[in-house]
Amino acid sequence: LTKDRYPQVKRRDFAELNEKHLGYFKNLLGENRVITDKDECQGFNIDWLKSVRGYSQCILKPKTTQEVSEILKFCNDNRIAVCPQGGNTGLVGGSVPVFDEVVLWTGLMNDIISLDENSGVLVCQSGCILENLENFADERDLMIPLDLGAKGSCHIGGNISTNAGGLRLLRYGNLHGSVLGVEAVKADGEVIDCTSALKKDNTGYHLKHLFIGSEGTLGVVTKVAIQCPPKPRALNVAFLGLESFDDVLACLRQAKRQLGEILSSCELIDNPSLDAVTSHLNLKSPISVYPFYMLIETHGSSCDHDEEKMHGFLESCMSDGLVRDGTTTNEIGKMKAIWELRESITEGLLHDGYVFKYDISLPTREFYSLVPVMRERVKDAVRVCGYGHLGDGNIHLQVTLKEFNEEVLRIIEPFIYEYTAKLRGSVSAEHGVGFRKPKYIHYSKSPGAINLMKQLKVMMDPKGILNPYKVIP
Ligand code: FAD
Ligand code: 2HG
Ligand code: ZN
Repeated sequence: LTKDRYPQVKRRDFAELNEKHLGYFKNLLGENRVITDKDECQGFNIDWLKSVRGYSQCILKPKTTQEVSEILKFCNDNRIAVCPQGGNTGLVGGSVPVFDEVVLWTGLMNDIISLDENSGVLVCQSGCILENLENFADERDLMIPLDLGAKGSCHIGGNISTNAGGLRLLRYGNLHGSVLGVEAVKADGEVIDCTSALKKDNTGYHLKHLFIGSEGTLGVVTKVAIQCPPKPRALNVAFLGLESFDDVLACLRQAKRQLGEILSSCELIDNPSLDAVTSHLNLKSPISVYPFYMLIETHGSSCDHDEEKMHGFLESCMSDGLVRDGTTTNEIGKMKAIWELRESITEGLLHDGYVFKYDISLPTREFYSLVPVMRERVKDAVRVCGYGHLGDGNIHLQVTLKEFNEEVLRIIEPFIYEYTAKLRGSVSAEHGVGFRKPKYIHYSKSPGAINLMKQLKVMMDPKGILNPYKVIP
């Protein structure tokens, strides 16, 4: 871990940690919840992709909102920079320090506080692991309206701070809709209680939204109230093979028309993406090889009705020649195996070597258009592939190489951002901006909007201690 890892970014004028600071933290949290051992700090300094790293020498593990408040007040008074961290599964380098920022890790803030079985509103601390919440809701015949491949590690607070999208946004909407309330702590330690558990509340500005998707730059999320829909009684998954992207679009239109109210997910996987998991992770595809695959899922309340609909949909897609091969299932093991193919692509691609990762929203017609263009541009790639949330217009375009190559980077960027901007797409559809993308947000945000972001940051965190070097260009 070297101090000049990012020569283009200069450490700002924050305090360097001293014994007095550490003494304060130890007094507040106890010795065990202040980590200063180099080896133990290591994991908190490196992101999931192992592509960015800092050299923090202090990890703080608060358990309560009050502790978070006191930590931030002290850090603000003493100009100590802080990097909030949840499950550290973020993909844009936002969750790890850039230099020696103190890491405020939420993993011990994992209490589930209440669940109202009438309204479905679950209130919990921000460090709850998503999968634990999913299991808790499931046991009560409810579900969390968010699911993603990182569920076993990511925290609900991290999800909220990144406004994570995930695999069923198409059906359950994004977190700006399903999160009813947030409690967060401002940089100066003030606790902002917006934990209304009401579906409707127009009393003034909707402040909770400031914390949803602001990636730890405006406050630390400490508590969450989230609306859980009833668990579906009937689930079906189809895995389809298609010959062309035009067929994919026609199939998407059919799925919306014929599956309508029960459609819960509509994902696209191209052949090189599937190959990343079948060849590297030894997972098996249930059908033979096609240029495109679609994973379509339904959530409904009547098994016979939903199964009939799914079969009707598949039959019509096959008789129209859109789907060349396909399988549908409602067996739990088989559905899980199909989802595993989709959810493991991120991991599978890492086995190629170096991954250039892009997370882009484009108009649906253009969803895949960038992939063949990129394949033409980067001829030496191990793989250029695209997959993702077709139903939401969000593609994950990836270019893999055996190892990082500066020349290839210049072939991809800024071309990819210019292409996206021309189509009025988004250069970060769901993963956020973090440390990797601040210099690209102007491709998707107007100067006025960026200026307002800067003004908000100055107002809420005047000393800039919260997740510095991230998000704001
Ligand atoms: P972290 O990675 O720890 O942090 C992410 C950001 O939030 C950082 O900027 C951090 O400072 C900030 N933060 C964390 N906790 C708090 C808090 N309590 N208060 C304030 N700021 C905080 N993302 C999607 O959107 N959709 C997907 O489908 C998806 N799938 C993924 C699959 C895999 C295999 C992996 C590795 C990642 C995936 N991601 C996906 C990205 C990532 O999982 C999400 O961004 C997730 O929401 C991050 O949660 P986390 O707890 O790991 O946050
Ligand atoms: C997904 O949809 C995630 O699987 C991760 O958002 C995508 O690895 C990626 O780029
Ligand atoms: Zn995604």
